[in-house]
Amino acid sequence: MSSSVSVAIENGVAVVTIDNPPVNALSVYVRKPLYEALATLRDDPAARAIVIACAGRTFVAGADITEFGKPVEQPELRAIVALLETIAKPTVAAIHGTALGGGLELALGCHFRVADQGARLGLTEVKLGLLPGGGGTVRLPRLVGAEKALGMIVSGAPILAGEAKAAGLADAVVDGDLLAEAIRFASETADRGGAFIAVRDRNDRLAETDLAAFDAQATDLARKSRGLDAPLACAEAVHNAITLPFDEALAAERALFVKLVSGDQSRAQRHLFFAEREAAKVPGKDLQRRTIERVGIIGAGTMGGGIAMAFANGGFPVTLLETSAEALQRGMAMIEKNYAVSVSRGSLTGEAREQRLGLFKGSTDYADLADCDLIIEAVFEDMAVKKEVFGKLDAVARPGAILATNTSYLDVNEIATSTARPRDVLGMHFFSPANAMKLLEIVRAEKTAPDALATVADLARRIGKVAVVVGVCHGFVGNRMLSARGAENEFLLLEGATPGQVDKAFTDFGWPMGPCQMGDLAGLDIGWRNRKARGLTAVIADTLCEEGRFGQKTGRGWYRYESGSREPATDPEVEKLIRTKAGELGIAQREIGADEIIERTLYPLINEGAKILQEGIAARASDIDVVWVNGYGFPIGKGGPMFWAGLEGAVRIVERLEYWRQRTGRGIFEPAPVLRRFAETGSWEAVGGAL
Ligand code: 3H9
Repeated sequence: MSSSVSVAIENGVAVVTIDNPPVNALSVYVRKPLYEALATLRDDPAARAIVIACAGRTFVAGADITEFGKPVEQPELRAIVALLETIAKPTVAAIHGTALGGGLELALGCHFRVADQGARLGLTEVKLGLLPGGGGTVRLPRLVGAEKALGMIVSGAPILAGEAKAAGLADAVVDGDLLAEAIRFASETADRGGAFIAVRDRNDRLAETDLAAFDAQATDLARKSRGLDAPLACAEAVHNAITLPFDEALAAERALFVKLVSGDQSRAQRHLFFAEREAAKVPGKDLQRRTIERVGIIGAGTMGGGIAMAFANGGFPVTLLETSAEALQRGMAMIEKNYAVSVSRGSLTGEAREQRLGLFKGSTDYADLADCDLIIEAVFEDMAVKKEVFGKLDAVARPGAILATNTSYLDVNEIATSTARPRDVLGMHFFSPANAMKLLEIVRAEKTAPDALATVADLARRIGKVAVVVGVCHGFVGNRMLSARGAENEFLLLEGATPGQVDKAFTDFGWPMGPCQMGDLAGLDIGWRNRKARGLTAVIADTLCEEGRFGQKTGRGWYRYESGSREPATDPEVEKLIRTKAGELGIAQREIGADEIIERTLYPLINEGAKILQEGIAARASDIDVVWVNGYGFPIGKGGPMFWAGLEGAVRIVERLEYWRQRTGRGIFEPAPVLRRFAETGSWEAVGGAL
């Protein structure tokens, strides 16, 4: 028998142990011996009961995602689950770590589930653009009820063992030796004798379902699914579980799974799963990491406060520095308010809030940063100010402390020159609100030490961020590409598209909002200030700002916002302003379709990504996808701009860029050599520079 599955029978209880590091995924090398072991034990009189357990850090974390898209090898997971259900002796899953996706489906094939108190159980397939394909949509509702199952399957969010017990998914929760308890549970159940009902035959909870309420919940979910097929398929499958006989519902689930697994959306989401893990890898696995225990943050504004919260949420003591007691007080008041909102929403307990607030120490004296292992500057975006801060830091920080800037655009190499220790300097570009947004661009400057980079990459994971290492250039990966995406915005408007039409083309594509709405949300004054600093202009956006239209915060921007509302309303004044400016510039207005809007915004976005690869600012095309999905709302079902370029067809993208280049004469449309090569070879070429 393969070493990935072993069997030991003791006192009549057979323990089947799966050992397939790192996460015990159900690859064919597990499925085959598992099936054989269970088939043997079914008929083995020496085994009165069976426990399925896992070695290593977790129970089975799902099907092996790398197998999707390849020919299916037998036996499939559903055959194993079906086999389990023919076993007439008690079967028990002993769950520690995570039982996710196919892992939980395997456990649902058992009569009982005994879980370690820290275990998490969930059907997470939706996050990969799938639905549970091993019977999860049909069995989970039989244990926890259809409405709870729908919530779990459509969100993909796992639940803790205690909640699983309360919901009927776990039969026992163990604080102590899980395996010993699972064996005891199995043995006592066998001793009691009687028939053991397979999950497939438990229909009581399903019979209680209020179908009308269920369908209303499903409709609501569909409304929120924003163009993704998987959540809808999940809802359909659970609906089938309620209305169809077991085997028919199972067959319908299978059909839905097969369709999704071969579709572009799931391919895109699987790409992102691996891309995020790849991005976290920086060379120097064996490098000694620096110890980070206390973190200092300079600046308690929106950004600094958010960063400070991100670290406190991760359990780090934080020293928050401001220029005056008043500014510090304002910053702390904002942090307290944010935590209060989380408590009132039920996403944070009062106790956790107190614990987190207890981690903050305020100061107005740089000397108080001397005991910090990492210090992040989040002050005004101005080179002279940043250099002054780093000069002061150089004087007080302990040797070996990592000094980071949260700049969005400025040259980190230049900032590093204001210290005598450029090896310890790097960029940590958080996205606002920094306590909530997952993306972190880690900017590697010319002299940044590899161990400092590796330390921060590890740290990012500890505070729940998805980190991508990038090189130094204006705007790094994300904001530089954002400028390219927005370069044609003004032209599109002048030529006849309305802000509403531009934004609709984006939301139809799957973005949460379009560029005009995003500008209004972020504040149009930010881009205006930035343009002025660089000697750039934008005819319409500048005029809006000159008129005090900064977006949502002033109630007017590209749209109008009725008192305090966040709902954008078309503003005829803006449309008139655009027409007037077009007239002044002699630009004839015409109808502009959604395809043209996408071509003139997203193709330059991809083109800029290609230049970034060429210059070594990003190490991999997939890193760029991670930036765009986690920081800018690029639709996950399209996998990020560089992945989507492959779906859209790079040959077409090059052709259309050339067309627009010819028609407008603008350099933004000049196809980058790396993009041309992608069109020829189908794979992105990278120089690996950022690493
Ligand atoms: C499914 O089950 C479909 C079924 O319904 C039906 C089938 C018919 N496969 O995340 P980490 C790798 S769909 C292959 O860094 P952590 C991962 O790439 C599946 N590989 O660790 C990484 O490799 P590397 C449903 C996998 O401790 C390494 O393991 N299940 C899989 O931070 C460590 O991963 C899921 O969606 C996999 N299933 O988090 C769960 N999972 O070291 C997906 C991980 O080379 N997994 N790897 O970069 C997770 O959510 C997290 O990995 C987990 C551990 C929470 C388990």
